[in-house]
Amino acid sequence: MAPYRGADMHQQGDVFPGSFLFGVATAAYQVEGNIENDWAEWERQGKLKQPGMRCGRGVDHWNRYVEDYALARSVGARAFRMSLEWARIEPTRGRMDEAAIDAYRQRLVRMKEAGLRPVVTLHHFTHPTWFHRETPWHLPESVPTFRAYARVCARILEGLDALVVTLNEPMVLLLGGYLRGLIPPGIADGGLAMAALGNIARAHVAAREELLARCGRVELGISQNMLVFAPDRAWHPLDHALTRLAGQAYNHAFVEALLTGELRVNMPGLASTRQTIAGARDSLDYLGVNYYTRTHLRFTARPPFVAMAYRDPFGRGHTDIGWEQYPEGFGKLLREVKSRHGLPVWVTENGIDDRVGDRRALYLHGHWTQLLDAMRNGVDVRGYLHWSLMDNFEWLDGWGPRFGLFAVDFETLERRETPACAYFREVAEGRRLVAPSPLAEPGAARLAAAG
Ligand code: IFM
Repeated sequence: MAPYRGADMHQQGDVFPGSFLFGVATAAYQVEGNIENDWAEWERQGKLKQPGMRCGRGVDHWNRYVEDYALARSVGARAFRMSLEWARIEPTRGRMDEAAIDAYRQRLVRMKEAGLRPVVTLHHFTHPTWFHRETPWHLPESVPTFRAYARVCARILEGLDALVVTLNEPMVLLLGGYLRGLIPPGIADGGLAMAALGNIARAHVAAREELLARCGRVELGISQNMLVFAPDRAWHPLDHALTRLAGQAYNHAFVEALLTGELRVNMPGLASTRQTIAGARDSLDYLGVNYYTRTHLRFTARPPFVAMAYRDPFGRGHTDIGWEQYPEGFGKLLREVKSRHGLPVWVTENGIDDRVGDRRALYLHGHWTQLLDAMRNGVDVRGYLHWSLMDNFEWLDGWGPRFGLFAVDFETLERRETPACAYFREVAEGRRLVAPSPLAEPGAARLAAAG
């Protein structure tokens, strides 16, 4: 058993710099409620794990945003990640909804007044329903379409000093939506996937141009879901080869495209491409890292030639969604980002599906320990945004998972503190990493005892 290291590790150096921002993260479709987009259609087609499930009213953040900003502040957050819902802004192709634009502007102004720096994602998985029918990502027309939307986003963001995330987890969208057909648009075609990935990179460039033109100075990047890959069989050369290829393709290729202007993906048997992305060179001011877990890869004899599994070699117990708890991987990836890309980092997501609520503080402690260690070793991390402020709609898994610092009663929509709130507050406000109190969190007591 290798528990997360506890209080014994804490020394003088365990202090977050004064400029470091703690915050929370959300995404429009998962929290706002009553959005008609491609995911709502997907749900009606019965394509979630539980086919009858619907996002519906979400957790009513559209109406409760003032309360939610106050919740964020109550745990010491100084930054709030949200996303603009394209389907609200452009419900019909080419017709922008001024009321939605005003509503978003008003929410962001209010967020700033509440003392929260806005972190704004332009694209977080969802699309207006017309998008896949008229200008899907695999067609070049998708790029001017996104540019027109981004032009409106620039109007919303002008003068707000927001940290901008053009795209959330492009590789998740690509794998889920274009290679495995599991999420909208439900395509499983390597050729179309690579065409789409190129256009998604071009859309980032177009959005950057629009934001720079309207807002002048802008701090802009993407949120990249990063996984640690490991060979399932230590002795098997093909498991090792897969691990290397996956790390390059999933974690780094897209980021490299936005730094060099050359998109190079090599996933043998799945998809490969080499494309020039005009204007993409040096188009990231920072990299947003979304880190959750590690996955083990095993070569299989039949297509797709790879099987992945979440193991638990340290006996820490999987998270409730079934992912390995592997905070060491967080430090490893942060150091890798520095050595591979040399960019400043924002942690734009990190968190645990903890349905009882007794393991979150310890999870945070493990990941913050790694984060501080990486920072001490020269990784320039500017802030940490916890996924999520509150429980929300978790895509294919619907209302099962609970990633929230605040638990939400999905019947009454009441928000309630989880035990981790006190710990988050203590570290975010004190700016010093301390160990969570075992009394506050039974899961911590269990692990400490086992250690
Ligand atoms: O809920 C998602 C989020 O939308 C994107 N990153 C991962 C989270 C947890 O699965």
